[in-house]
Amino acid sequence: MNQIQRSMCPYDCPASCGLLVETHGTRVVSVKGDPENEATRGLICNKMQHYEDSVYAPGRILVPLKRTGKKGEGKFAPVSWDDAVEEITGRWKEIIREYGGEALLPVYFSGVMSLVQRKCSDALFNRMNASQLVKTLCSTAKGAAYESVVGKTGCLDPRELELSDLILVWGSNVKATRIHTMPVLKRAREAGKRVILIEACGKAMSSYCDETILIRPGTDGALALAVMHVLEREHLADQAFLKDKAIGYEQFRDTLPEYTPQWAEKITGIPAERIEALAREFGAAKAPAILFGTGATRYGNGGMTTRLILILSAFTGAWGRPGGGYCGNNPVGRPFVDESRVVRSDFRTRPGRSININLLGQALECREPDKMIRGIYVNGGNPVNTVADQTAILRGLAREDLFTVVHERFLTDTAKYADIVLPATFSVEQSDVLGAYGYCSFGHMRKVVEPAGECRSNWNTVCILAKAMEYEDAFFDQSEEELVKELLEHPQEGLAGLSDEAWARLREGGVVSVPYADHTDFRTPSGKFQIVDENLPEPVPYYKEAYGGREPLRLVMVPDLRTLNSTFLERGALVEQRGAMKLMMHPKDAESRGIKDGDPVSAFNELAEVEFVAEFTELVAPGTVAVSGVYSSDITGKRLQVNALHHGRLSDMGAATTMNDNAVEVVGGKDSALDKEWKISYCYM
Ligand SMILES: Nc1nc2c(c(=O)[nH]1)N[C@H]1C(S)=C(S)[C@@H](COP(=O)(O)OP(=O)(O)OC[C@H]3O[C@@H](n4cnc5c(=O)[nH]c(N)nc54)[C@H](O)[C@@H]3O)O[C@H]1N2
Ligand SMILES: Nc1nc2c(c(=O)[nH]1)N[C@H]1C(S)=C(S)[C@@H](COP(=O)(O)OP(=O)(O)OC[C@H]3O[C@@H](n4cnc5c(=O)[nH]c(N)nc54)[C@H](O)[C@@H]3O)O[C@H]1N2
Ligand SMILES: [Mo]
Repeated sequence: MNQIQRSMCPYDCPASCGLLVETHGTRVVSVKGDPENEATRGLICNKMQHYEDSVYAPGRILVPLKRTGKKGEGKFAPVSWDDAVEEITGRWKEIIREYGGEALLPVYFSGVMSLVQRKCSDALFNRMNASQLVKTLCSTAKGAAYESVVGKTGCLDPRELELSDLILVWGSNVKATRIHTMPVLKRAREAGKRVILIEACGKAMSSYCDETILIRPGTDGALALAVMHVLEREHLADQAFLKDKAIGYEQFRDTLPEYTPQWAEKITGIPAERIEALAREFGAAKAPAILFGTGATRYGNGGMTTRLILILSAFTGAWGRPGGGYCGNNPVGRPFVDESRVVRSDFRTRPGRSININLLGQALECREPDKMIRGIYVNGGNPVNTVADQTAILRGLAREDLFTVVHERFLTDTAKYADIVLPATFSVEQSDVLGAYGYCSFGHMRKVVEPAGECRSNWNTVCILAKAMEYEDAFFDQSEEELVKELLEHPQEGLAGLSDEAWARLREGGVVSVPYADHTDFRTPSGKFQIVDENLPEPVPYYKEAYGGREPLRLVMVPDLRTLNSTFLERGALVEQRGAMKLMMHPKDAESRGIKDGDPVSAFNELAEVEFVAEFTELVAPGTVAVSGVYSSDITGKRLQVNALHHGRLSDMGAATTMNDNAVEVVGGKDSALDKEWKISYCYM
């Protein structure tokens, strides 16, 4: 008899879908969307529809491995858990004795998003007073700007967009990253409302919108300013809202005259008339909403751009009207559970050095004796394929005197550099809690099946390592179920007011919805919407340029429908559908370089040279090239992937990635590696 259990998707997506996992004996046989999850209503993505193919993928690591070849070569031999743990903790004790805890660095980002499994290694490394990774690889510039303007106020839950009368999809590949919003956009258009796309690369989304405005990467702040210039000039700004509910309106307004549409045309590449028309349409709408992705914020000016777009979203008073305002940050704004019970900062007796993840390559390469990292522990990230300056990371990882442990499910490009690889579980083989970051929902996922082979969860592994380090804290004696129970017994503000029925569901496993936020209860220090923020080095927003670079083409990243960062690369069918690592180019940019559609090309800048296959599209802004998703060396057959072309430079706010803020030149390649002939050589096998 098959059984069905409620669970939740653990991956880095705004929805954190509710799942129904069907098992037969000890095996997962199918995964479907949970129709009772009010946010996702049973709709799940193509990747999760056959999650069992990931769980039982042929390349999965099932036993601990010890390196037998050179670093990076991918040659390993099986070892027992006991031997692996003894070797790891033996080396760590030695490093701590000789150089102190700061010579060790834990590395994870968003491989698993559920709280305990994602963050539990912090407790272990806090106990060691290790160096700390500053985890700003995704949307921290956007988050810091949001905090400055509206503080802990929840933004629109995507379901509230049903009430909007104009939707601007601004730098988000909704089809890949927010599938539950696709039907909302469709219904809006059927009801005669307009959906406008503002994109650097509109290839994925253009056909789902009434109009596409292609913009030069990193210049969205200029567009927002010019739109506000027109709104102000035409008396379409909501004076009552801006004067009563916001601070700094007058000061900001006085800067607007210089930001004319003609000025913005030169910067953004969007004709001035088009900007005027957009402003009038925005001004005429009652409840316009901006659905803001993270793409436009991964720039040197990402914080400033976000502030300006937030201000625009409130400029006509839309925040005060149902469906109006801004969607794209946290719609709840307050914590669901007490994270400090997992990360245990109190275990630390010294602050420890901070290393920004975007500068990981530099940190690993550093050989200054008192700053040198001598051991890393990766559990829930794949920096070789996802972090900037891949060449520096590879050089760092190749150091013979760096002791690298990777807890993984597959032999990723990062795991290939490990001294010891430990086998990790999938979400269905572990228990946890998870708050969605893009919906008002929270869930509890209970283990569905026993781990395959000798795999262990992050929590169990951390506890085993802590014991072998002779840490006697009772914290490390708990099971993950006990820790989850403790978290649910100490709910935070985000779970306040849940019904008894919802609590019953949470306890037994499943996803619950919490009420939408009050969008005009501005939880900032001033209690107002902060157009001007005196606590920032740049209190009054203005147009700030991105970094750019000396090469003529801008390079941007588009999330792919068939992968999630480097997750799901184990799925041969999905990887094959996507094909070779393509570089989307505007035909004009390609033809002037003598490049034809499908040609092998090289893109280069001062960091590296990387090979792609050219793919023509008129839907990328001229002067821009774009790459969809993350690749690995198994797929491309090459050592370097697109992230070798990214600088580790940080954003203006939040010390975040600026991965979209790079310039390259592109030339035709030498060999004929046409896409048609491209074959998938391996898939983690
Ligand atoms: N070129 C390029 N670079 C990018 C991006 C891009 O679009 N293009 N996207 C960026 C963004 S937005 C993000 S958020 C980051 C994400 O960067 P990463 O966090 O590095 O994410 P993934 O590439 O998904 O790597 C996650 C790894 O975690 C492993 N994993 C999953 N679950 C578990 C678990 O329970 N335990 C353990 N031990 N491991 C687990 C998976 O097998 C996978 O190999 O990448 C960024 N980098
Ligand atoms: N299928 C799938 N789903 C995913 C992911 C995935 O890789 N695949 N990744 C997950 C993660 S980690 C995240 S953070 C979210 C991201 O979800 P989204 O917010 O949807 O995606 P982003 O990567 O933030 O934004 C990407 C869009 O920004 C555009 N863009 C880049 N620069 C600019 C610019 O200067 N201006 C404008 N207007 N547009 C620009 C790109 O062309 C791209 O279409 O999605 C999550 N969901
Ligand atoms: Mo992300």
